Amino acid sequence: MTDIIIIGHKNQDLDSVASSIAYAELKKALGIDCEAFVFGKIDDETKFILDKFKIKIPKTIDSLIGKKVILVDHCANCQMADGFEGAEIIEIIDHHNMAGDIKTSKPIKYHCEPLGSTSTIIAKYYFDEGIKINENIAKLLLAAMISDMDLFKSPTTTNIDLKIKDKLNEIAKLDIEKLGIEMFKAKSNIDKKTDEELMNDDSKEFELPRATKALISQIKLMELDSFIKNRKTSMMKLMESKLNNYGLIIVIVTDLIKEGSELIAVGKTDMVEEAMKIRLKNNSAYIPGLLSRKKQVIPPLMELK
Ligand SMILES: [Mn+2]
Repeated sequence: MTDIIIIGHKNQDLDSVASSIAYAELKKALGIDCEAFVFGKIDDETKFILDKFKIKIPKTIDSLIGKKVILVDHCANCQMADGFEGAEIIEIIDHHNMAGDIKTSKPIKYHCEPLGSTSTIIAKYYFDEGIKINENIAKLLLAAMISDMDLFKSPTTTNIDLKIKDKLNEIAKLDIEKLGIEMFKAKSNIDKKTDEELMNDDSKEFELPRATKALISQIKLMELDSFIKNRKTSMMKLMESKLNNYGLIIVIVTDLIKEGSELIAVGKTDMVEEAMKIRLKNNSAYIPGLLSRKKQVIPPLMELK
């Protein structure tokens, strides 16, 4: 087995997995031995896309101990797969804020760029290096961009993302709107999921100011009202039951059609009200236009004194 591992954040999403696979392919084309891995089980949307485009699910790894590791789509200790303390981080490719807690003994390649997805950065590498992108990889990267940028409606979308999207689609030839709706459906099929599963699917930990360890989840749906009616109470109970581990827990329930989110918070809710400039009623508020955790929720929370 290769000793260079390419891996996304724990609780990986499509962007994490797609950028790992595509980056491993690119490195191999350049003669570097490496392999993409996943940690834990993959989410429904990623599974849907890998099945659809007949791409093999990367092998699972239980611990990074003793490995040379390339991180994609994250750069914080609390989001790394288990065993990271015993790993040698040799490269980071990312599009998130810096938590500043990853230490390396040697200089490494660290490329962080405020684009809509890590997959955009990987696609740029292919184009810049003049390496041919095969149709499956183009489809995979494009699907990950659709996912991370909510069909390019998210405020994280840049002109570079839109240019890369068009270049990729010259190869992939996908009906992007149609695929986007299929993907939304795959990820928003919530009826068969427990509250715990819904909450865990896309949850990330953050170290916020005021010594607050936070868990912030995002659930994306095609229709918000029935969630509020049928699941909000039980979801809040679950969130409250986890407060012994966190100072603040937020669940952002995003309506992809209405393009807005219900933000539900327990714990230090005053931080949320202050940062987001909102009033919570029964621990929640609807925020029109809220689609991106990374761009619209994390920065104001991080900027609290
Ligand atoms: Mn991403």
